[in-house]
Amino acid sequence: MTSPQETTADHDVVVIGAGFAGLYAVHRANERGHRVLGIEAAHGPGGTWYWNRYPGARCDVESLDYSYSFDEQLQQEWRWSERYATQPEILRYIEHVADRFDLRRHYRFGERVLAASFDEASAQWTVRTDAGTVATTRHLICATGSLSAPHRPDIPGLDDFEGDVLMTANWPHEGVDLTGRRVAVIGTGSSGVQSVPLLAEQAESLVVFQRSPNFSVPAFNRSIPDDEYAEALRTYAERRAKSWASTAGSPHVGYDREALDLTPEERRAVFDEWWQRGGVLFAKAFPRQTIDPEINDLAREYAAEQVRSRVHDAQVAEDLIPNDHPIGTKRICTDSGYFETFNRDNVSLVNLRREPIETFVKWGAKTATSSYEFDTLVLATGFDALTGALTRMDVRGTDGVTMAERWADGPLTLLGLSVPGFPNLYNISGAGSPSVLANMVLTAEQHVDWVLDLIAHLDERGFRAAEAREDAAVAWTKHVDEVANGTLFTKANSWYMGANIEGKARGFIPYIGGFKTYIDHCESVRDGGYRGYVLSS
Ligand code: N01
Repeated sequence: MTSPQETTADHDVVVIGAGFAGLYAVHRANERGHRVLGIEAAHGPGGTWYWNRYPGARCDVESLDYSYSFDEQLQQEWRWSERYATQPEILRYIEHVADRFDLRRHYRFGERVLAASFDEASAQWTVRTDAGTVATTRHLICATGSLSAPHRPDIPGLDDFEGDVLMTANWPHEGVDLTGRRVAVIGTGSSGVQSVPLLAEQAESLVVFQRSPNFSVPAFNRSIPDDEYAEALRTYAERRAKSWASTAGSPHVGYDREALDLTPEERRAVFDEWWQRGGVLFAKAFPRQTIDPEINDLAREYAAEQVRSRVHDAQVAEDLIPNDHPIGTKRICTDSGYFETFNRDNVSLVNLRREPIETFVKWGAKTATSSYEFDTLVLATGFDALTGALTRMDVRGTDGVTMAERWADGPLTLLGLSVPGFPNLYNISGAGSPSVLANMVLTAEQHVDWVLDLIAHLDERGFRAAEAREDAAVAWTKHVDEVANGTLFTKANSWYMGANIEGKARGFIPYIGGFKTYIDHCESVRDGGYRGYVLSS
């Protein structure tokens, strides 16, 4: 490997990122004989699972599904210990994959890509990192993650706070001992909901500052007994086939009868069943649950009842029940004892809608009606999702236009993969593709294989560059919009809508038409000779 400051030239493919998508891209590109370089800001592989080491971090997709499908032996030899693996276990898996396929040797770790620019004359990308590395490449695969650009809120006085400030999205690797600490948490999305029960167990006191409550369904996590695991391994091919043919990349198929055709008792039985399945799967109890407001209201009321039955204090329970969005239109959180945590004597909930934070001070925070003293603040405040990783880099395509400029009014993509004005740049599992609405490991495999097929097509026919046509990208982006507008998802102020970042364009960012439908679109573009692309020599 070359040292920093040195120019590393003439790669066929540079891959940014060493999460699930990046590692797979490096592996496949290398297998196909490309000269490939991976660049990763972290000091090791893992992506999301490298950074998000907060207590309680776990995946909300079952591990048997949230794992690579491309290698049968890998699939058969790895043993997941629980239904939903913890962050350390997922990281161990990713590290195992990196070693098993000898992928680390292709990477420059600990280097953050600051800029990438396209030279039209040579049809090359030049990529620059904060370590001074300059690499040139024909193709640039951005496996930069959907939830990888952490959002630090701009709250008055935050810099005056003299205690420790921790971010769930960048949790200290050595861990944090919160014994005897007075802790405050801001943020009640998945990261907050997962970490709060464990923070409460450790800390002397915990205050949760909640601006918007979220729906959360227990994970019903459990270890997987040997006989059940053996059966899962035996039927893995079937499980994967269902996932590839599904709307969200997992084998779970929703109840197929219309909710409104059932009696209240029958409906309740379906909700009970899907509640017991755990986590985000509850959104699938009925096929039209996130489309029809009447069905959604029934699901919401069911979830509200669950909160009321778990939380002793009636006012706290009401404060924990969302009333500002249809259930499922923000990602349902998957918890382990979140609501019950508010029954603890050392935990309190502050409803920021009633008493907003006025300012932080050196010893804590002042709200409109009260003061809170604490020595540790945990920010579980989310991400500039889906677009932030690319728009925060200085990525310049033809005519020197940056991605941030190109996407100022919202992301414009063809299939989510390509952007007009950015030839030979591919965005993996980001805006305009199923991305976070599907199983991110399978979406990464599908995207990377499709991109490498496109590169093979170019090479075989002597083309140097593939660029999305403006009209094709406009048509795809319109389709992404239209499909979302047919659902209730656009009714929520969610990060799917770009609503959590001030100044960000509003619009539904991922593609909600379904994983299998999306794959069909990609295959149709490929089979049509990459219809919608300009291929140039
Ligand atoms: O982030 P979020 P996250 N003052 O954006 C609040 C995936 N994930 O990291 O809703 C006060 O959901 C904000 O409040 P509001 C999963 O896809 C998965 O938790 O904007 N509060 C909200 O409560 C998930 O959806 C897993 O009013 C402020 C919170 O911070 C996605 O990542 C685990 C504020 C941010 O919630 C993101 O989840 C973790 C302010 N100024 C993450 N600014 C699993 O697999 C922000 N907030 C289970």
